[in-house]
Amino acid sequence: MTVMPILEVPDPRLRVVSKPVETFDDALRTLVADMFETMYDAPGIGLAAIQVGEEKRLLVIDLQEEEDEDGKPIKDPQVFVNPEILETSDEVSTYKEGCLSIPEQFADVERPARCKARWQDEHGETHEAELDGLMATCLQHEIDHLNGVVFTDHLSRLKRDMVLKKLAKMRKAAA
Ligand code: K1U
Ligand code: ZN
Repeated sequence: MTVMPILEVPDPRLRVVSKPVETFDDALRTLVADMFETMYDAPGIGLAAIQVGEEKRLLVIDLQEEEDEDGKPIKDPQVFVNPEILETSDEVSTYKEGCLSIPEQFADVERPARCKARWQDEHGETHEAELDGLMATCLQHEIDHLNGVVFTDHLSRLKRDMVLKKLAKMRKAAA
């Protein structure tokens, strides 16, 4: 398995609308394994294929919310191929979101609190579920990536400029 480089803003590839996955083969499953390796290494709780330069409607999530008796997170890897949001709640929730493509920056983003989603797994099997909490937030964030949207697009111009200025300052200090 391979840790892949993660694209960062303002890379124009992050603005691409990704294409549906039509072939469920070993190459797809290798990409899924590499995406999990990349996400765990970052570390993060989600990753969309376009963040590693692959224009596919594919994303992975592992919230790692449970711990074993030694306090070690229990892995719960979930694969979403060609995900669709079917319904969203009127109720919204706010979460301080981060993004591996906007490193070390966090901001409050408001989204529907719950959603009903349909997706395929890496073998082409279809699944449907009602999601809430961090899973609903994370899935919506990752589907945004498949549509060329990043979390700062949801912020006011003032807040977006603050996040991007902090990112520029951090990169300058690191250079
Ligand atoms: O898509 C991404 O860039 C990954 C992103 C997912 C996400 C986080 C928060 C709200 C919505 C979506 C991240 O994983 S940022 C890193 C992060 O949140 C985290 C990292 C280590 C432990 C716990 C969380
Ligand atoms: Zn992101």
